[in-house]
Amino acid sequence: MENPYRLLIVIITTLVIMILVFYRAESKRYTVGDGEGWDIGTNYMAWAQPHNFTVGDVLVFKYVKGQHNAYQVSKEVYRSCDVGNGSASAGVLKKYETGSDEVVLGEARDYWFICSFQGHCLGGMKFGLNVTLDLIAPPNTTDDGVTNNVSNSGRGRGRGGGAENNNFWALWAVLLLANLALFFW
Ligand SMILES: [Cu+2]
Repeated sequence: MENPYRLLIVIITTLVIMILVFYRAESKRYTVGDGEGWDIGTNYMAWAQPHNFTVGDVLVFKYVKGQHNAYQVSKEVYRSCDVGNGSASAGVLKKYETGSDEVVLGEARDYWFICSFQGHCLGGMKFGLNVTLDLIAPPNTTDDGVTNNVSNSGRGRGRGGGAENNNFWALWAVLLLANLALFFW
């Protein structure tokens, strides 16, 4: 083999570009229940079901402070609606109570949320969702009531909202061409 470093260069290039794509992927911001907010009378499992939640996305719980809350709980508590003494050992992982709670879905796993007010969880204020680590699907493909501007001030690097998909595909085209070029080098 005339260039023993060629494979190494291909691998490193691929990894670097994949990391760039990962960090450029926009996180999305979902208002739980969309216009209905977080309240009794909405089917939140049905709300969550069509969305593809990925790591870094943000859930926003909107409700009147003092009338509801948002507890991140174990699957057992989600099922039983019983928060026990409200401790972590009872399955209550995090408590949000401000009325405009932002929950970052930071890990690729299942999350479960309920309202702990008497009867509210049993009345339907409960849902679960699965968060995936998604490097392959283009960002911002959902269009049903999802706002996409969460990180424009953070790591968005000043890009306009409409150009995100184009940037994404351009990056993958560059990755593909770079690897083809290196392969035939
Ligand atoms: Cu409630």
